[in-house]
Amino acid sequence: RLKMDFSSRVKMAKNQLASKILRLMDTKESMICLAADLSKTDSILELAEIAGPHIVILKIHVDIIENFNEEFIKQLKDLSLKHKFFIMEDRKFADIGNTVSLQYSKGIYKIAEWADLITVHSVSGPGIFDGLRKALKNIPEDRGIFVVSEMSSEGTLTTGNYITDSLKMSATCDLVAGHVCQSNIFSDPGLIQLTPGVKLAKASDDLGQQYNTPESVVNAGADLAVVGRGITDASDKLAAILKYKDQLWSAYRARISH
Ligand code: UP6
Repeated sequence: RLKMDFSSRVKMAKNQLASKILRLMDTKESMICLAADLSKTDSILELAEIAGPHIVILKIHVDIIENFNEEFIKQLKDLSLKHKFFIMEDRKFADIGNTVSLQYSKGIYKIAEWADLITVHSVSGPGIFDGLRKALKNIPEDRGIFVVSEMSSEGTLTTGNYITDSLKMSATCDLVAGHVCQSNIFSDPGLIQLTPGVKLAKASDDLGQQYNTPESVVNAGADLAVVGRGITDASDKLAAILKYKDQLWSAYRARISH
């Protein structure tokens, strides 16, 4: 996988949305999944307007938004079509099939109706995929899942057998577009490695997050890098976005040419 370019991996993806993501990465020359962890709808929309042309995925945590409303989703969707990016809700579903089915489709957020992509923990077993699929019964659009197989935080329990079992469990589900992980844990070129914990300099925060540089995460197999505070805390956000975009893309060019 690591030596292949994104465009030749497009046709190898079992999940339709994974194909589209790989194609978009190649067209935009971008590997950025922007973590817009902001609590006001206006701030998220403003950031999406600036970042939109340069990113592949805009990732949100909808449950941290203080003034959530349906108009926000409509505006975010419009921006995603205008600037061509996909929307991910980083819900990290982790319950039994029946419960995640309800969490995905019902409540205030109705995530299944608007999120192209979601994240899912494998801890509860394969029934979680059946539950999520059930919630998509009346949703005609392409949908994809990123399985959280290895976390970025210090002391995480996602180690050893958990990782290999998580990969095995996800292998037969065609909703799976890829894995959230820190290292090159799978070889299937049809799956996408989404790696969080990325900053221009190796660092950590005071709550256990651990950061690696764009170059080192790409060398460790990242196809998409999740960048949050590295961009949202920058005074010039566009400049920060372009810097991450360039550093990631150069590391990718070097990765496939070696
Ligand atoms: N995230 C991680 N680590 C994981 C999985 N997900 O940091 O293992 C998510 C966080 C946050 C983003 O929920 O939205 O990626 C990282 O943001 P940051 O760059 O500001 O640390």
